[in-house]
Amino acid sequence: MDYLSVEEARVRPGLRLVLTRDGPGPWSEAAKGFFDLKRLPFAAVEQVAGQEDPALLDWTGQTSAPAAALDDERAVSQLIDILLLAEHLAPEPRLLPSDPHEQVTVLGLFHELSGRDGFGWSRRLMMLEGNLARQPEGPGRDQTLHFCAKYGYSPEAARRAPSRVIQILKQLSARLERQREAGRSYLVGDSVSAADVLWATFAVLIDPLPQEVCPMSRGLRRLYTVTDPEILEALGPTLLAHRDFVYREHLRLPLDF
Ligand SMILES: N[C@@H](CCC(=O)N[C@@H](CS)C(=O)NCC(=O)O)C(=O)O
Repeated sequence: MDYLSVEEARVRPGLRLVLTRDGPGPWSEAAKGFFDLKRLPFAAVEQVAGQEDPALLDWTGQTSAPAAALDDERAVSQLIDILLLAEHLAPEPRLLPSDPHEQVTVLGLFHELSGRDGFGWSRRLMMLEGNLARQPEGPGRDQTLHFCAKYGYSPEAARRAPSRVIQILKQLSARLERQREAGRSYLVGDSVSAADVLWATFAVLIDPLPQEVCPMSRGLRRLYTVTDPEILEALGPTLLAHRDFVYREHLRLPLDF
């Protein structure tokens, strides 16, 4: 993927998407997925993980990825706001179902997967905890401490994280099972929704797609891959099969970042 710098992107018209470079960051991959699924072209803007870019702060009011900006409108950086922007620009295919009950379900799963104390958040706390336990003093540990401060780490929060991950996986898996029994292929309703895009992209934090379609450094792959048997049991085979189905039918492979 070609990236603009923040300075270049800021003065351009059109849709610009700030994305984490050089890895399948799930929040960034989900945002790309929304726009790709709707066939909305965007210019990619570089965010380097761990860099507190003052130009990005000045433009978007924060320093994480993703963020989205349309023309000279105020940039948005919460994933839900990025989804709403995509829905606004291209209402079809809908990623938020029109049925109100289904819509509430998608929004709940959206938060469970990507929000504070959700699946991605909790997996990140687990990774930070692992890094803290094994990294010696030095730049790597400094980076970890930076992320700990930025993303809500405390020993208690890290201790709670695996049970949140298991709870969310069990919930998703049971839902998918019920949907299958009703002859449906998606997490909610009978078509692809933001919940499916989120699950497919956030599953990287347990079991990244193979290297051929998701080229990652060995260190990042090891960090993302879960070996805890309780979490793997909660994951089961159905959720990964669903991740593969969503990528095959609706998202872009190989991943490009
Ligand atoms: N603002 C996003 C969360 C984005 C987020 O957590 N981004 C992380 C992904 S690990 C990030 O950019 N980390 C790298 C950094 O902060 O430099 C949301 O709440 O929807």
